[in-house]
Amino acid sequence: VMTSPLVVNTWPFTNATETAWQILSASGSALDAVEMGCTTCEKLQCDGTVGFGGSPDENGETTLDAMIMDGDTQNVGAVGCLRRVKSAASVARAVLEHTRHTLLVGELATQFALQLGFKEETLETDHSRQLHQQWRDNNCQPNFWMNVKPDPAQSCGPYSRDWAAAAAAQASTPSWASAKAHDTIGMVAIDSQGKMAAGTSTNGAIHKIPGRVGDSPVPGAGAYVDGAVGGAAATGDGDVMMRFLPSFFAVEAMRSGAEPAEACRSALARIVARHPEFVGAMVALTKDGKHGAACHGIDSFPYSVAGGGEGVRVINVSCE
Ligand code: SD4
Repeated sequence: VMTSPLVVNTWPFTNATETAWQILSASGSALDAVEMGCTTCEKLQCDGTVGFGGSPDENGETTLDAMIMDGDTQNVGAVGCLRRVKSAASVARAVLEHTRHTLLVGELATQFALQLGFKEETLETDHSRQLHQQWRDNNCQPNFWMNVKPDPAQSCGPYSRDWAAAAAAQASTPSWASAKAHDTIGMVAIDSQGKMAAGTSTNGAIHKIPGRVGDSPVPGAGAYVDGAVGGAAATGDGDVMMRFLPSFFAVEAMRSGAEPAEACRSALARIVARHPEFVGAMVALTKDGKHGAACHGIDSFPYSVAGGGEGVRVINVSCE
């Protein structure tokens, strides 16, 4: 049965949408479309928040998180905190295609990638070095520590474990709220066979504590898809989002009959009930090609679409 292909992704990352759309309109698979769409963003360093050279951690290193999920089998391949390999989405795809595992992390995920012939290269750029230096010049604020007192001798850490000295030093600048836009790519696609896939790729949170993995490579958090229902993907404060599995929530809401935008709204509402300052956005797509989005903590959220009789376009949604 031929169906009408469609792809949606977070933010106005239309180059990624275009890549995915070319694959889908040539009868390519949703998995290929999502992998190559996310790869386009990794190469173009979409907004500095995907791929190499962005979001340096406290040591100045960029690490990558990515996932790809097959809506047909509900199998997942993902990498977290991937070091020195640029194409995180393709490494995630390799975890999906070549292993029985779901998530590989850190240096050992890098070793996995190298075994499969991926190229080892630095993810550092002049830009990422500059971001790291600015953060150091600014006393390493904002940061993600809580309830520890910075060592005055080394203003940018290591941190002394003075748990009693809690409140004062790290007052509670929610690091995310004060950081600028954060723009992980999350993508959901339907191909001409009616099969679905979802995926994400990001360099995570800027100035994160080394070792941090966000929501993006976690199934149900950064993205989720059930080909019998639809898929969803999320962007925003991953440390908070991953506790609520918003993409799983949105897919389940659509299973119960919610429209995509409504499904996204209720998934975010669950987070906001506990974290009113939460910043994030979601996009969702049903298996019948209905799509929508919702957002919180920003004014509006643009997402990209292609298909349904039209080429690539951006739809702007006002946030709650
Ligand atoms: C993360 N969710 O690592 C990602 C970042 C992001 O838009 O979405 N930025 O927390």
